[in-house]
Amino acid sequence: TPRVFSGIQPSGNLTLGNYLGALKRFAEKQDEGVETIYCLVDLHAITVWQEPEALKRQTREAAAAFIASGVDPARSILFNQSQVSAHAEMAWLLNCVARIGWMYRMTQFKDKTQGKNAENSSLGLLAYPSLMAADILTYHATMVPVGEDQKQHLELTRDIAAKFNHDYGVDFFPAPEPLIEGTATRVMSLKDGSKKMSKSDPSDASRINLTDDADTIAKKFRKAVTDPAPLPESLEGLEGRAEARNLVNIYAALAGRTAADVIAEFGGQGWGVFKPALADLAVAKLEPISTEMARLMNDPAEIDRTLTQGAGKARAIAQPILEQALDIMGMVRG
Ligand code: AQP
Repeated sequence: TPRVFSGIQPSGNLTLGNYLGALKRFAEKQDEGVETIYCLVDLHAITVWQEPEALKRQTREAAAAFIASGVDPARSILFNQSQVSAHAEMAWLLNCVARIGWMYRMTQFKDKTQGKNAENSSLGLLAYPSLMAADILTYHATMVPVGEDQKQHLELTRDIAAKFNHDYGVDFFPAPEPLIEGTATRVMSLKDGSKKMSKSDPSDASRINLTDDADTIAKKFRKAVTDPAPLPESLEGLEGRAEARNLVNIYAALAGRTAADVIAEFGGQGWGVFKPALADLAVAKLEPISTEMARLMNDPAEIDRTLTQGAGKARAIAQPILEQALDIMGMVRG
């Protein structure tokens, strides 16, 4: 069976972008006859400063978001990265295969160090994609559902796999494919149609959090920045209207419809009609998730048990692959 691997950083409140670009797809993959492995990448999260107590809470909350979004720990392996040491060990091996220049070229690294002294960011932030390659390759996973922003990191993972295979003259790591599917693979900020919606954006109004209540969701959509023109009568009319396109795509993804279909229904209508309809739809889809998250968060010990069980299953797959990689590289295994 083909193996799917993907992860999310527990670096803050998960957003509607994480839900549509990742979580919703993760849950759907469970019905597609593949093995699914999902990881809360806490080792990735600490590439930028995390308050230790907040990181623990965010990790449990992210686990609750996965489960509430339909990722079933009985059907998928769900765990946090740091509980399976093979990830960090494999990352070291791959650090010695990947080139520094490859890391400097990553747009995420450039974005996250923009306006800051890059020399003063953590070494981990630069090596982030190498740990991500380790996450995927340690399972010989070939399918990686992600949002569009992760495409470049996936290409780098393929390059690292290919260089390892070439350097050691083996056919060991399969090349993973990014699965960038659906109508909302890049959900944009509600305040700036040129920026992606992100859990680390300083403006809370720029994003919908999975934990936002109905009133907050409605208010954020009402205040979302758009041009004043009504919705166009055809898809082509969305050209050059990033904010309008974003809201239409969000509607389509939440409703499970195409953007063309949404335009057919709302073309010619003003924002006074579309935004409340979008808010109602978002509340209808997200409220059950936030309610279930809150219920799960009442029992953090149960979440911890679920993650530890998942880690056990993950380790059983990862450890033998790590051992083989160590052997290929010439480490004495005793
Ligand atoms: N705006 C988005 N639209 C669609 N997909 C998105 N993803 C993130 N933002 C959007 C997808 O969610 C998964 C997890 O991402 P991550 O937490 O590992 O890191 P990220 O991509 O850097 O996401 P954020 O929310 O912007 O986090 P911060 O702000 O902490 O860096 C990935 O599959 C991603 O594509």
